[in-house]
Amino acid sequence: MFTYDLLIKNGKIVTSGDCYIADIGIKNGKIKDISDEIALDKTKKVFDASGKIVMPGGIDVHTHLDMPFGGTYSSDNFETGTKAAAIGGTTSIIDYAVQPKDKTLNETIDIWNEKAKGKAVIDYGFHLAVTKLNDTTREELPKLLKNGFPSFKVFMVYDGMRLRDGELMEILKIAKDNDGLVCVHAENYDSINYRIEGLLAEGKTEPIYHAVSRPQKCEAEATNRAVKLAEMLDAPIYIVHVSNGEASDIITNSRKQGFKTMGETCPQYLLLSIDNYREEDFNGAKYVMSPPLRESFNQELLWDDLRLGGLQSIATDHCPFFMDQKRMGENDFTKIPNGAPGIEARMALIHHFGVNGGHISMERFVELTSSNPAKIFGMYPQKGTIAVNSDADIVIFDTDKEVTISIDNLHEEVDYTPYEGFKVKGYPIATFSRGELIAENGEYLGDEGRGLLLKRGKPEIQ
Ligand code: DUC
Ligand code: ZN
Ligand code: ZN
Repeated sequence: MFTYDLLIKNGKIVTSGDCYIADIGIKNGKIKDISDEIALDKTKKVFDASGKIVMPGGIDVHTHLDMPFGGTYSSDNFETGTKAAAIGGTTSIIDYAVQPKDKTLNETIDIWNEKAKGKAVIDYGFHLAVTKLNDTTREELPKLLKNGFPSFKVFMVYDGMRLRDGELMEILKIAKDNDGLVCVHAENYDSINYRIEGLLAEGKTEPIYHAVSRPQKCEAEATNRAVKLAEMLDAPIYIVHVSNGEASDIITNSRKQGFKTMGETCPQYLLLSIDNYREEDFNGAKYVMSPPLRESFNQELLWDDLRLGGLQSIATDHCPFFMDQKRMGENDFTKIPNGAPGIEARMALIHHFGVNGGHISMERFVELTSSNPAKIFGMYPQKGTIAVNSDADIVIFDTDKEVTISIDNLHEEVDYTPYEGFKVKGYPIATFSRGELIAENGEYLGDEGRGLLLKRGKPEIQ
């Protein structure tokens, strides 16, 4: 008789388009049946999900694990970062593989494979961040786009990483011609340098001046420029970590005109503000990230765009540094490594402040944190949904569980969380990856290094 490896029983299944109670039969890592009632004698193991939400595993398409930055490395590696992700209800990530100036894109993949293989515990992909456009890169790009790496990243800022507008345009064109997608970090490079010079000359060295040096207009200008370059080519574009309503409006307006423009925001821009930089004793450095946190009125504008469709996904830009690493910039905010943690708390934060807070429905929560990222980055329907033949990447979410977020109960390899003391109602209590129970109630239970590199397909514009 046919037997399932696992039966998830009686849960309320929520996808981006549906919400219903059913049983899920899983075999060989795949969902094989979704029915009103699957008989218990047809299964080896049962997980009783009565009274709980059963949703596709979270997909975080913006992480920086083990990444060199500002003379140090982000403190979570692929093992610690993906274990924390799993405990927090995330079952796939896409990390940014940043091309070292003296390496080809294929060599960059080798470097990132080395970091991830045998260490990651959930499935992963890489967006290649192109930092050098030459004949080799030009030759590599189309092949990579067609062979499992359909998305690239371009930085408009950061010495050693940024590309010029013409180069961005060329990559947008290559991506368009090869069914790929370009992710863009949009800030105005020259204006930041101009401001930094002035601020440091006046002795303004504290963390708050990080935000002053790259204001909202600096991001809005670059967002507009990148979006217009893409519009000129009618090429798809995905703007990462949109921090404010002005930048988000540019994306929304482009979409209204029918262009293939998409945007992502992150929990920090929805829940924190520029006021955090004023925390005493160098604690403002915890929030030094780029783009910086904004005036709090932007939070409502971003939620509106998430609800109404102007923005399509919520990722984290998880890029943690210990406070000791942050102290490299104790006397000069430009030397504070940019980035903050968020990979573990994302799902609970967005559920609580988004769904409980009345900004988005439960279905839209699933769409923004899982289904859309899967579609946009070529993983759907293998990932990002609960459907027959999809991977059994499933999160059991207890909407009644109350948790106070604290570094004491998170598993990220870092000594603070920007969300310390935030109270949430609703938390992931169990995470399945390809049918294996890999995390339950705050504990990682899976095998070491079990994550697989995803061969991704064609992006679907959302
Ligand atoms: N922003 C950050 O804050 N950290 C890493 C890279 C980035 O763009
Ligand atoms: Zn960025
Ligand atoms: Zn980033």
